[in-house]
Amino acid sequence: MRIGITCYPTHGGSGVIATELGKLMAERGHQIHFITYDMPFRLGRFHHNIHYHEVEANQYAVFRYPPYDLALASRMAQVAKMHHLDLIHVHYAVPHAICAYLAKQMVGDELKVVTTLHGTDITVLGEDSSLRDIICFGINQSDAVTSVSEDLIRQTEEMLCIRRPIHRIYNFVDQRVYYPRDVSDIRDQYADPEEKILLHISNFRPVKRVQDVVRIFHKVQEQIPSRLLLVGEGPDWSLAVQLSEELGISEKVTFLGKQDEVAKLISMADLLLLPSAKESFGLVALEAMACGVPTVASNAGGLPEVVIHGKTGYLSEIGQVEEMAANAVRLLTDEKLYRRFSENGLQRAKDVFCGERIADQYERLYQRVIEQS
Ligand code: GMT
Repeated sequence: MRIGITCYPTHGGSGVIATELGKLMAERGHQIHFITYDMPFRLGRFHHNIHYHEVEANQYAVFRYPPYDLALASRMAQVAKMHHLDLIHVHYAVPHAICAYLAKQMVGDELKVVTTLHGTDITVLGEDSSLRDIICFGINQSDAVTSVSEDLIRQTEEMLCIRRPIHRIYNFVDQRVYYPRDVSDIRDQYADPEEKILLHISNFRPVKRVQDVVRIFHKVQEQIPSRLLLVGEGPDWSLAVQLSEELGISEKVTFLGKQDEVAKLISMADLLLLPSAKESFGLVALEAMACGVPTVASNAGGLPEVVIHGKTGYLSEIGQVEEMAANAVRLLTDEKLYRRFSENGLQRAKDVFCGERIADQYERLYQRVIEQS
């Protein structure tokens, strides 16, 4: 198949999934064309069967805003015609599904559109009355729609009154990259051997509740020698810095900023903290699971579909910092329990979320869509 892919190419789970899926499809012999405003950060080195087409939105005096959406739609149509694309797979309904719809109008019905919903396109933007109708339109006009969790399907149906089928295809990890790595060469740069490492990775948006992360760690380090590593940057970054200073724990908290390769960092950790207010899936919890690292998280959105409470991690209601800290301490002080959670997670990552299995599901969906006349 000849497949176009559009995603947000910057750091973030949806861009990671789009890029990794493209790489898996290219390995299977499909021709992949990324159509984005920047090189997807996970694309890295040269890959056989993968092309990259940059979208440039020029600024003209007559425009108050550069017409990015039109430039994207036009580039999609151009690439589709030139490379005879069978379909365009867009990640995020806005603006990508709308741009793909426009491209389809320009190219003809033979160009199919698959839209994957990742979360904030529904849970945040769907509440914006200026975008709501166009999000519905983009979803309804796609030839197939997928969602990364059952919970996101439920929310989409409730919030946007969508009546068409939405297929659940879970996110995945490439287990050639995410596995329990030997990190003995770097661990001592971050913690003493007797100290536990707690890790949080996110874009530090308010929805991630990074202050809860710091508060949970504050309680944990009172009971066991430990360190907190924070990976990522975003609006609440300075609040996290400030809180760790106020709580007198800044010596034990390391801010690592944005990192492209997190597999080694995750392997170094003993526990992942993800106390988000909203999370359609929580890709980082899956990445941790694949590295044998349990998660203490909130019982929000699609997280219970990823983290199984009492088996691969612990889930608490949003904001229950005391309980999350107690669960973290329980796991970090009971070696047998910890090992069981770690093994359960490794097995679950392999059985449910392995890249090949999920790529099969997308491949079958693409095939069905292309065969639809
Ligand atoms: O979490 C974010 O703010 C980033 C966002 C994205 O676009 O990458 O993540 C969303 O998509 C990920 C990949 O499907 C999911 O793992 C995240 O749970 C989801 N974020 C939210 O729902 C808040």
